[in-house]
Amino acid sequence: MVPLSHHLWRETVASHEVPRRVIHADLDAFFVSVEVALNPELKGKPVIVGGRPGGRGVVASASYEARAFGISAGMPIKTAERLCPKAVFIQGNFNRYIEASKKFMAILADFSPFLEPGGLDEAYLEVTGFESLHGTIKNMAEKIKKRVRDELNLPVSIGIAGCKVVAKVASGASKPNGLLEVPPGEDKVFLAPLPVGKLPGVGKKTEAVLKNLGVRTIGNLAEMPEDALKSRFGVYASYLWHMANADDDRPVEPPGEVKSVSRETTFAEDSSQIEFLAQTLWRLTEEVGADLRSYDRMARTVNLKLRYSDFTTITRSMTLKQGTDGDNDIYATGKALLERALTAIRMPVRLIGIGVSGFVPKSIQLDLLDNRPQRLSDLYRVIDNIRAKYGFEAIKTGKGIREDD
Ligand code: TTP
Ligand code: MG
Repeated sequence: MVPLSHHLWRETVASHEVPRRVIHADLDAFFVSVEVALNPELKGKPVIVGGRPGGRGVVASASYEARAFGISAGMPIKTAERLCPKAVFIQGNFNRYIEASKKFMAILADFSPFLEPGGLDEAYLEVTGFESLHGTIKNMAEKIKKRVRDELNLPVSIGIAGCKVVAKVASGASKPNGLLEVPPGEDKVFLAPLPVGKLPGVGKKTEAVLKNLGVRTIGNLAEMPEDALKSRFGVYASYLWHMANADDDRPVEPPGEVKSVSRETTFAEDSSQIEFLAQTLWRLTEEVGADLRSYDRMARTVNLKLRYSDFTTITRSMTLKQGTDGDNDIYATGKALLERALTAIRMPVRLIGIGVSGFVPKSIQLDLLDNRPQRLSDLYRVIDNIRAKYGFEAIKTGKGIREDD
């Protein structure tokens, strides 16, 4: 949850050369398993959650017994009925699944603070260096499985590897109710013989194109020259190629970690009028400032975005000496960037946007002779509170008001 300490910690670990370990945990037949936990009579039967029999819905989740009949997620319920008439069809109750999901995530969070949910029923855990707490990471995974089983009565499959993509492939390969650890250093060897469709991000279409190129396994993909993929898959090629090579240093990122805040608007008519553009900028800045303050952060970098009538889009940034969360500072910086841009490119503007990034912890410059910063900060907080209660339009400050408002 704390991004700074996360990085410090990763660096420390790296300097001791402990191999990276990532867990991917994914509940088996999630919706179905929640229903089975509530109604044990369903255990061992072909069960399908997804819509009324005879209806037009699709299968959301199928038990492994139902999968044996060729039933899979996304298939029309009617087809599933034809494949397995004796299956139990349940419409499902989304609230139940949300509840189960919360409890599942809470259990995982007991094992590592570095938790990244990937959906309701799956998550990554960064567990590098956690061996000493549990003996081995595999023991840790066993403990997770036991708690999920004892407390939620749900089966979960777990993959352990040196990066996210391989951990995810491993959990999938271990299903159902599995546990698979890819030993340190063996990520790439593990992936190589698997069908290329097992690589996350390779759907049916990509798989077909790859097949035409003679790529059947993940190893085949890893051996392709990256450039040969670029002509087929564009910017996506590089991502695919690196994943196939188990070259994945994406961190496990807790959710909701906001790194920037921005607002933009497209005009009904393009404009080159500085007054009009500046007024719009102020209005957007007020929203950006309110957002920023709601996160209790200050930002050092102000970003301006302009799209011109010919759709050329530019961004201009300026980094301040100190962080700010004040509308005035953000606006002044944005306006300076705007004036500079308008002088450089003389074309009507169709979109304007402003944002802040480079967050720093909140601090207020205490100036003994001038308490203006503190007063301004208090003022913004009062405005934010009123707006939170009554809507953004409840308070208008001078610069945003136009004659036709
Ligand atoms: P998955 O983890 O993809 O599927 P699953 O948990 O049912 O089966 P398993 O992991 O063992 O292969 O998705 C989790 C839940 O998300 C699933 O139970 C229901 C829901 N879901 C849909 O609603 N529609 C879909 O098309 C898919 C794939 C999943
Ligand atoms: Mg699942």
